[in-house]
Amino acid sequence: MSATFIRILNFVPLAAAIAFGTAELCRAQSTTAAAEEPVKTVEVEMRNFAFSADTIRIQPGTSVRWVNRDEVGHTSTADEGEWASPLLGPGESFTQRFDEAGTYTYHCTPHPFMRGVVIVEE
Ligand SMILES: [Cu+2]
Repeated sequence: MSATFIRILNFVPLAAAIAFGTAELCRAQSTTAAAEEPVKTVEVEMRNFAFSADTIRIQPGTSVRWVNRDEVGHTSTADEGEWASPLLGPGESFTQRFDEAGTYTYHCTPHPFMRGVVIVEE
């Protein structure tokens, strides 16, 4: 057996191991990508003392981000206590994810006439 042939024999299992390892890594990455759907985010503006849009329909797993576009503070506060943002100053935002189907009414604590609805469809 020549020295060169022995070196090839030693190299082949290493190359196979590298190739196999790379394939395993790729499979793991693609599985992870398939399992984790990107979180969709819907934006609701707080503008002119109103939520815009005041009624939104979303799919389970969607996040809603409220952004304050007014010059005064607002909150997004669920009527039944499912979530409660802090007082958001101008330009600040608050994000809440919705996983459970249902109809969620909410308001602004300093301005109770500001009302909105998040409908999470089945
Ligand atoms: Cu308000």
